[in-house]
Amino acid sequence: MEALRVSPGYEKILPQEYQDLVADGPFGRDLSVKDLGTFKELIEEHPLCAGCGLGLSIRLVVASLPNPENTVIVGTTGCNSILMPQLAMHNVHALFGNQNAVASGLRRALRLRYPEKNKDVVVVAGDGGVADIGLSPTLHSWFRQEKFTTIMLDNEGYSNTGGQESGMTRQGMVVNMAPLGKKFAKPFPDQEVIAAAARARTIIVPEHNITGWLAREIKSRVSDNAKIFGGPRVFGGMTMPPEVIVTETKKLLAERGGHLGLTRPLVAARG
Ligand SMILES: Cc1ncc(C[n+]2csc(CCOP(=O)(O)OP(=O)(O)O)c2C)c(N)n1
Ligand code: SF4
Repeated sequence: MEALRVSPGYEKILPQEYQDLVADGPFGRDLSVKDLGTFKELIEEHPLCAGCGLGLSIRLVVASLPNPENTVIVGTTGCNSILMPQLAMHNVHALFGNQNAVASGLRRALRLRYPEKNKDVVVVAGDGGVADIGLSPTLHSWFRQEKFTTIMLDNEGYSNTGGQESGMTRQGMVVNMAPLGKKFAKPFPDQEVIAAAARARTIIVPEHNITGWLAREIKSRVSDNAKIFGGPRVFGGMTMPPEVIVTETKKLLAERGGHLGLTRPLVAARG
């Protein structure tokens, strides 16, 4: 934490945002999604379209990191990546699709350079980058059992280039540049979903733009599915204040019973 401390005399020069992060940010503290609204967040504004679910997704991912001061995010080209320059964390922009190869090298280098420290590397990228054009580096990093996490922001298509079909687009779905509709079924991580559901007491599936679909898909694969709930409806991405997200989630849980288990099971399910 010493590295983040403001040197005496520099308080007046450094922007208020930086000082707030030092005084009230998540660094070195045991905070998580349930604490949103009580601390200075690492991402608070974004240039994505108003209401884009990617903003909220990245916000929740970042708030879930156990060790943000020692974490490097590796991203790649896509709508999600235009938010990264506003993220108050180390982040690397890899050539499109190459993110898991870059993360492999970075994680290994950090282990050699800082053997005494636990430096995390987390890939955060779109479905085009992770599971389509970049599938080979993704799979090979998994085959080699590289020690980092891959989070796919699956908005079911290539958005940043205007809406092409990806492997993650659902069957029959019409997107801007695939007007005849997707012909093949989307692969679904059945085994991972079943394993994550077995571990969790309650699974809340946040609903973004395509409401209800993911919760229904997960329910159809898990026999003990009474613990899986859709919602809350979180339109508005970063524009929805944290207290509203937390209040809505708690309300939903109070109505149906259970505890707060917001995004982690889904993150686990997506590998
Ligand atoms: C090497 C390379 N190939 C292709 C592109 C073009 N490109 C830019 S963004 C993008 C789509 C990104 O889609 P996805 O990963 O799903 O992210 P999203 O925009 O949906 O968040 C593509 C194909 C590029 N920038 N670089
Ligand atoms: S994913 Fe869609 S809504 Fe979000 S920033 Fe890109 S084009 Fe806009």
